[in-house]
Amino acid sequence: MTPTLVIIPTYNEVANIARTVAQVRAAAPEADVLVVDDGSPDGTGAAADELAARDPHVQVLHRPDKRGLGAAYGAGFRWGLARGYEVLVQMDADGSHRADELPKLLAALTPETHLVLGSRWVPGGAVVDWPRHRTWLSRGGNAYTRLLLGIGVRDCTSGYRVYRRGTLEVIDLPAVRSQGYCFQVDMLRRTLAADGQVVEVPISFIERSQGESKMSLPIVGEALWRVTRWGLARWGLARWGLARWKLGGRWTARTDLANAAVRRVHRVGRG
Ligand SMILES: Nc1nc2c(ncn2[C@@H]2O[C@H](COP(=O)(O)OP(=O)(O)OP(=O)(O)O)[C@@H](O)[C@H]2O)c(=O)[nH]1
Ligand SMILES: [Mg+2]
Repeated sequence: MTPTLVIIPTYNEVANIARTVAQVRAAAPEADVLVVDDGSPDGTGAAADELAARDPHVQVLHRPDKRGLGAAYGAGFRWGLARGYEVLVQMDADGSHRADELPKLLAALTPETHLVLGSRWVPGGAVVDWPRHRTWLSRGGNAYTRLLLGIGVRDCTSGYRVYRRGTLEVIDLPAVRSQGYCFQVDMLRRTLAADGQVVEVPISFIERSQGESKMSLPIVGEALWRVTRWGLARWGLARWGLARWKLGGRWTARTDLANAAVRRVHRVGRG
């Protein structure tokens, strides 16, 4: 099997981490798991160490304090790339991302695909037990993102993803500053800007039953602010006939090429 790493960031997930890791190990036994814990006061890091001591497929990366989801994934990606993993998976610890859907996501990573998105908002996708205001926030945020960034992906904020190593290598990870939901949008727009092919696969997202969500007003605010800024920059450039993203001074790609990639996505996503 292609060397595969499932990265699970944690902050105060002691009630969830053992079950989530066990479910991933059962669903994809050949994949390795990396828990990235930001010094959780509830002892999640120690619980993850115990899992790692019992199972050589499980590793833990400890960071001293909470620095946000984007920073945790950045560290996890660097860890995995340095160790030669070819496929890197993003997954929440809180049970929202079903491990039994992981084989389906991994199977969707064909040689032409750069990113597989587990999507709530394509036909066949669902959310379970979400309060109505969360559904509207997610739907509204996605509609706004699609409009401003001119992309066709339905679930830009989904955090259940499969990246190919090459994708992470071209998107200038050190330049990514986004932390919350915005981190997911940022990674997606960079993948598309590099003319990456993105595939959306329907998933059922289940509201966490244990522990507390880290969603907060500043996280929503960050997403709103950054997406608006990216959108305005894109429109400004388009006005001058320069509809190009420029990322890290290294990669440029025409947005219409990126959009063509997304249209292909939808045929797959709905197929
Ligand atoms: N290492 C690390 N993990 C984090 C941080 N913030 C959130 N996480 C983890 O990231 C995953 C997603 O966080 P959630 O609390 O579920 O937040 P969310 O998924 O954005 O919010 P909901 O939509 O309400 O579930 C969980 O496994 C969290 O424990 C952080 O600052 N550092
Ligand atoms: Mg969650």
